[in-house]
Amino acid sequence: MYPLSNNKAADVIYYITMIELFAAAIFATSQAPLPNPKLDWWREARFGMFIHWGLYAIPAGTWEDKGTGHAEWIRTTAQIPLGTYDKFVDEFNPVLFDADAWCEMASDAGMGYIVITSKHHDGFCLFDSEQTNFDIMSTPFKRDIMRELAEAAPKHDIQMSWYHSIMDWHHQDYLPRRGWEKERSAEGADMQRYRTYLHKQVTELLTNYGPVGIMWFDGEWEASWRGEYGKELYELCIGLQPEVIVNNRLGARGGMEGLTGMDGYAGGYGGDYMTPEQEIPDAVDKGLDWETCMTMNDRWGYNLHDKNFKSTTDLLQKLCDIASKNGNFLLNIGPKPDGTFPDESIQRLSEIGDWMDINGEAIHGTIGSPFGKLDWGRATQKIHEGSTTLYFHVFDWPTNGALVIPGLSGTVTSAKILGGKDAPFSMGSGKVIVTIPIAEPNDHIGVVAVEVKGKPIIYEAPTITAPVTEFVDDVEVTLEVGSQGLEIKYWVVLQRDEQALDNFMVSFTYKEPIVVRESATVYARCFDGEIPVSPMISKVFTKVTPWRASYAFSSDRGGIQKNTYNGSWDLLPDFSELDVVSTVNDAVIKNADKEFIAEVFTGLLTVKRTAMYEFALSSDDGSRLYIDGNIVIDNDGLHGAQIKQGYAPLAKGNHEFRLEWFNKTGGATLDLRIGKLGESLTRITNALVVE
Ligand code: H79
Repeated sequence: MYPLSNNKAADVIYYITMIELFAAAIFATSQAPLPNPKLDWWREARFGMFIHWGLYAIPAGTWEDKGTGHAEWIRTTAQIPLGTYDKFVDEFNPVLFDADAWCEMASDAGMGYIVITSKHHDGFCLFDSEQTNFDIMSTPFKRDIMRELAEAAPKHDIQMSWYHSIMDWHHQDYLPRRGWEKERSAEGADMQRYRTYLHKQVTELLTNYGPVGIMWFDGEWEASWRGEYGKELYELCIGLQPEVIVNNRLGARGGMEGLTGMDGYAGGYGGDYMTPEQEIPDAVDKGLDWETCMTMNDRWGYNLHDKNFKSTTDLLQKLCDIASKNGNFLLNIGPKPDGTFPDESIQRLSEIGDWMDINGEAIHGTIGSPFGKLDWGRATQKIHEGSTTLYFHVFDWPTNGALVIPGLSGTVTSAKILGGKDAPFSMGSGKVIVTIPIAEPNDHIGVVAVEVKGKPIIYEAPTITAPVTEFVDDVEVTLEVGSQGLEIKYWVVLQRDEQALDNFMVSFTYKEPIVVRESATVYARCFDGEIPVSPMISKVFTKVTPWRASYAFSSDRGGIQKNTYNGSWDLLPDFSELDVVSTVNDAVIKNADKEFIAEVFTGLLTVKRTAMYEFALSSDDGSRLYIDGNIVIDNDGLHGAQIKQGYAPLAKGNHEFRLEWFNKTGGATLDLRIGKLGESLTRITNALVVE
């Protein structure tokens, strides 16, 4: 007899069927990417150090009256004239720089490579370049940083790699100029000549420093750069060092986030792996090579005031999450102008290293998880001749002494806690239960390793999808099978008779989307014939009362009122504390093409039918939508044009409408769309009416 789980429904099913699992085996498909031998060391490493270092470390994020929020972009974000910025060259003297110490810190943290800025967008070169005097040899320091690092790296098992910016705000031939850079004419600038310069520098970087791990390009998104230039660059790199890995930032990508920009996109050229920035993708296709680069605090370059460091546990969870999806983690350090790492970074690297000493085998050389989502953590695996090791990274360590691994079948031969003892285990109805100590093995993430003969058999739960979980009339729910060859049975348990276990006597075989009309929980599980093999999954759907209309439809509803405010914000301000600069009646909802501005639109939104409404709000920078005083969409923050969705159940009639928006600098966007859920959305500009 197997212990009852917390999931009442699952146990009911268990007792109803009382049938043991047997050979209806669905083998977990291997997640291994296609062979690409030059990537072997990089895949094995899984973890690397990014270093953003250059002249910008000197101002450390602060500039005159331009605030304290800058970093490696400071020349642009604080609009520093070229002649003024150039003077940092005379000041750059990192007397405490020690290449061995840096490589050792990376290696001790369990990292296999370092990617450091040979040149960032400001154009300053940390290496001895024949092509420019805007380099390290013009500083009082006069030591080739790249050379010292390249020499130190092999002693610490580090693959040294260069980040080299395509965008260049210093070179006279690079276009476009920054919009505000009036004193520096673009006349005579020639991108063809700039490309020659870039090629010569890349040649230096791949000729003068021995074998280079990765050429990590960036800053390729301006209109002056084209996909075919990226292809040229790629070919130059592998022509010089056939084994060098080249990232994907060579041609047009779809944006900083996500897995954009491999082969097959408009005008672009692929490179060897994808580079989501500051984010970990949710789901990643099997077989893709990718690397999330991320800051430890909020900025890449050194910023004296940025103390928003992620915790060690958070960083380790990110590493596990990424490894479980077959990706790499490139974790950034922004060294200080004296050549040392910030204390907070040193501390985190050392704590990460302590964890890796014991648990590193669950990261290094692993491939992605054969499981879907695990409630309590992540998994990685290593496939050996005749057996598989599954590593379970337990983020939420159970307090009842039992780790339940759902959907796992096959022949488990042993289980142990990394850094601890062998652990007893039992197998049952589509799950394995490992007996674990109550106390977590470390302060961050305990890892349980499970050995399986051959390959594991894994039964995935089905997925339940629906446009909303709260609905007004009804909602259409779609189920999808988790493992091929199985069928789904489902139960719709109405909220009002949830206590009646009879509900579980009748299941339906899933054939087409289910329409739920009352508050209910939908349960689903994959079956092989009559045998339940996957974990049970459930989702709650709630029928909600539409928000009352403030009064019935009336024709004297008035137009949209707009209040304008001036100021510099990184988040939406508290408007009640601000003075209104101007007020417009009958305003139009669109971006004011201005900087340092905030606007608040108010009025009455009229909907002609009672229904669930969908809203899509795109803004650059932040915005927030309130209906009847409730936040429907929170799209706040400093960001490029970014869309967020929200939903509101609205009764026919008028509703209080409030839209807040601000733009600090750069591009300005404001676009609000509304529609009844399931129908197309229309843009709202000067009339707050939805037919
Ligand atoms: O090198 C790091 C960044 O400097 C670089 N990529 C990583 C690895 C990068 N360049 N551009 N971007 C990232 C995205 C552009 C962000 C911007 Fe901004 C928003 C530029 C101006 C507004 C961030 C916020 C930088 C300055 C303010």
